[in-house]
Amino acid sequence: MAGSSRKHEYRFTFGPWNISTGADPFGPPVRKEVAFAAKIREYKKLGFDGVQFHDDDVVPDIDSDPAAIEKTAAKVKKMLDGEGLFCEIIAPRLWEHTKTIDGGYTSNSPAERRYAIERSKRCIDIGNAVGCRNVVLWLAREGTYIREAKDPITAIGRIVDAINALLEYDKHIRILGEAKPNEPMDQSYLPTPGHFMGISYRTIEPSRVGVLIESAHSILAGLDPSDDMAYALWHGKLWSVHLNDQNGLKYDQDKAFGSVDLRRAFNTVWVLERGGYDGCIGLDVKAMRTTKPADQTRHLANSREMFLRLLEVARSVDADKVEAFRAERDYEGLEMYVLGKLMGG
Ligand code: 3MF
Ligand code: MG
Repeated sequence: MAGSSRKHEYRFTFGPWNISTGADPFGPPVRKEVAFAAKIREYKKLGFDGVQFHDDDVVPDIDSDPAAIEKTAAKVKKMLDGEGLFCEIIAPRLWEHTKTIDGGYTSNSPAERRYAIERSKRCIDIGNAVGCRNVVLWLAREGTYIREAKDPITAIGRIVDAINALLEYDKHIRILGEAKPNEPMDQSYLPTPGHFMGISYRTIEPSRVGVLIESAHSILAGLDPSDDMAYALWHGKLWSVHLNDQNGLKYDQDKAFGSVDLRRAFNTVWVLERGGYDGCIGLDVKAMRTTKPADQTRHLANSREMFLRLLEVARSVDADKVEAFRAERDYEGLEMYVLGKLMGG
């Protein structure tokens, strides 16, 4: 078999937070905030098909009454329809609220745990209003700064209880865990996609619980994103991705896809293509702080282009050749074959 016969058309998505002011923990904004509606108008121009939202991207006044929430969400749905966009995922932004500073589902406070679940149900309602049934849980603060702060065994059970409550609340949603080993916490309770998939089988409906895998998060855990994705594909649980890049074990960088390690990015694309991945190609990338306002969407266009160019490379790989190298255990030869492909050979 020469190359890949798959002619799958990938769909691309990103969240509005990918267009940002450049503020970081050490300095204030360096670009003006782009209005939400203006961000939405950028998608099609950049070649993207859909959006990824947090609940409060859609409804900034997230603690307002249900009627007001519904009204605002309906407006956003209209905006999406007007642009020909769909909403791929919706995520409760639990980590910014004053009631969840010590985590939501795993907080030691029963009132805060209740808020986290109620807020997540609100997120599901907002998702329904914008036509989205994929609920992403990035469990940002479900962990600790010091080991002794919470009971780690109880914490796992509490996360499972929270997921069950959401599965019960709406029989049509799917839950996608987005695992990250650290930041903002010293240590997360579910640090990798494998951890999240482990608990998925202990929920009331495992077939509705899967993962979104972010390249940088796997790298931060010392793992290879393509192997993490392959593992989830084998389980039939890879339902979304956040492609980006990360230069070693430091703060979460969200660099443009393929900008640090081209070979790692190639392996990511190759695995998605070989594995028949049919979810969206989501990006979670940040413009550099030094980027001028006129260029503040370039990292998105560049990441998309890198995916498509690496897809061409992946599709040009001669599977028979790869098998022959493997059969001979000629990994030196296989390595040069892959490097040659990446250098345009
Ligand atoms: C943090 C992240 C998050 C999630 C987002 C949607 C702000 O490292 O990756 O981005 O992707 O909250 O789940
Ligand atoms: Mg992410």
